[in-house]
Amino acid sequence: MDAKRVAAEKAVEFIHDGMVVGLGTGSTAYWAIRKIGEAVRNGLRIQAVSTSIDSEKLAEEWMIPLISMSEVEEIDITIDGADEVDDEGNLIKGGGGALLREKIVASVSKKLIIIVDESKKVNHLGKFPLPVEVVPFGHEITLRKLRTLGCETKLRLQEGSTFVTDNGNYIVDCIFHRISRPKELHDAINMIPGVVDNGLFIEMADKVIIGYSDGSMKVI
Ligand code: A5P
Repeated sequence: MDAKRVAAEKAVEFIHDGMVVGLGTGSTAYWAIRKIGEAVRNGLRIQAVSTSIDSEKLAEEWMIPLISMSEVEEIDITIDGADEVDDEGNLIKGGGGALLREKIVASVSKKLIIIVDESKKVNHLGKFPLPVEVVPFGHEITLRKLRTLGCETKLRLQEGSTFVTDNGNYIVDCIFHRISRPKELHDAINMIPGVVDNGLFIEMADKVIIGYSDGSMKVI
């Protein structure tokens, strides 16, 4: 059984008629969007906001009614994946490069449900390189400043070219190995001119659903 699917399908049980739903991005959110699509086909009435162009396309395929962020005051529930989750429910996100829209959507969500397979649960964040979205202008300088925070930096590439986010920016993957003070690091990174945002989601998750390959799950 696909552990990501187990977590995703459990999360969809929290969606009810009339809700505005935030659709996450990535291979775990994929299963949630599919399940929401099936529910919509069976009569569920919701409106959804997407966190990436990829998820928007998938939602359209499943005929999930979409609205833009400009039309939204508040989102009832957002279901999204993560690259790492620590004991406090702090997250690293952005492996797929959608961290900025994901954070904006999460910030106006009454409930953020994070869906992961067991491999994403860690004691300390940082083994997964921390994605940081930076503007292209002067990005070499931004990378240099990021390195002063104690990491190695890698400008993300895709098929040999610089990866460009849905917002027209670059992603820098910052290798810290172990992040001992996530909140302080989050704030320090976002103080650097040229940084748009980083993939640390501090105290944002309301629920984390961990799926296991034997078909079981844990909700924390
Ligand atoms: C997208 O940018 C990310 O934040 C994803 O939510 C995260 O990388 C998890 O992706 P998977 O579900 O594909 O592992």
